[in-house]
Amino acid sequence: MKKALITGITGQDGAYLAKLLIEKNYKVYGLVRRIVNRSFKNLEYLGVANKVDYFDGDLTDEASLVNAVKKIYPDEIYNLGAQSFVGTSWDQPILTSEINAMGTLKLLNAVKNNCPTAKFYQASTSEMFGNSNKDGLQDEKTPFHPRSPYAISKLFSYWISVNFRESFNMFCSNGILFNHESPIRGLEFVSRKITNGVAKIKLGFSKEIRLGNLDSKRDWGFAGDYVEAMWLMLQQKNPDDFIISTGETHSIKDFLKIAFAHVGINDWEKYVKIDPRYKRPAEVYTLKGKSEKAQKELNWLPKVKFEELVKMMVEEDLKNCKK
Ligand code: NAP
Ligand code: F7E
Repeated sequence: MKKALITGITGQDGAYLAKLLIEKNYKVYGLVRRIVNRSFKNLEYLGVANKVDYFDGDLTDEASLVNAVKKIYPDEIYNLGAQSFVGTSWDQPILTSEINAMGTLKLLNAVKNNCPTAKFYQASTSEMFGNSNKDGLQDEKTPFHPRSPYAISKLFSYWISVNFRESFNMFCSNGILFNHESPIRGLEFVSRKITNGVAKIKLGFSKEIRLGNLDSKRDWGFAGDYVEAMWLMLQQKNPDDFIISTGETHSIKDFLKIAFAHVGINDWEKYVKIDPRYKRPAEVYTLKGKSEKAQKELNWLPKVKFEELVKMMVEEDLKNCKK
């Protein structure tokens, strides 16, 4: 039985990946932080909370990482743990860097010194492109130009993973994933903020949604499809870096229109207020990824289309709000 260690297992992707690996008969270990209100709700939602072995640890604490990799001796490591909210990274740039950048380095060091044969997946991001080639498609060769402390921290983790591959011959692969969402997406991200807000408005619990820049565009896919790509990357003979995206881009306005229309509201503008608090000091305007390499080499394709994703999220939020 293969053993996998997932950091960030309590997050959106961690939960979907744990489910996928358990279905593939892996023994799954999850690194969890020692915080007061620990939540396993995403894993519970997917029915796998009691099928995972949990290890106390934190990406900022190298000793706990060494302890975990020594004791588990995993075949595969998925480094998904992060301060992942772009907005917060301007308020807490140092913490963001400690977790995302130095945390990745600490984990890689722990792997190099204690279980160097483990295959390592690094959760890299389309945010590293910033506004680079914003009128075209971003692919593995598009130059990076990060626009937030989050993106900069992730650029470090991307390059340090490449460097451990090139320096120590370790199996380190970067998945450069474009935005991916689901019914368990954190409530602060724009997709879930909208679907949760729409459900509350429809059911009479709320009157408006307050948002920032409605013109930015994202290449949105479904998290369940994207964790398959993570696994596929670690099943290859050689480590490499891959773009994972749908190749379509939509604005926040498109998202709003579909989400409101799904509950029978066509004049969505009436319910949306622009709030400068949600505007960012530097915006990434348009992201659209070319995932041809993953399609060819991993035989990976996204299954859930944009409209289906929005409707799935609204439906789940209607159920949540009724509860
Ligand atoms: P998420 O829902 O925000 O989950 C983040 C996870 O990281 C949580 O389990 C969190 O644990 C954990 N974490 C935070 N600080 C930690 C620390 N100091 N030590 C250990 N764990 C810590 O993120 P996600 O959407 O699943 O994304 C997964 C990864 O992919 C992240 O690295 C993100 O940056 C990256 N990514 C995401 C997307 C996307 O669209 N979702 C796209 C590209 C890349 P707690 O429960 O304790 O807070
Ligand atoms: O913002 C705009 C905002 O926070 C999307 C993370 O998973 O994907 C995610 O980062 C867009 C931005 O995601 C609000 O300005 C408008 O243009 O949902 P988001 P993100 O910043 O793209 C990447 C790939 C990651 O790697 C990250 O970890 O929506 N926007 N009004 C708003 N965004 C939020 N959150 N809230 C608003 O009120």
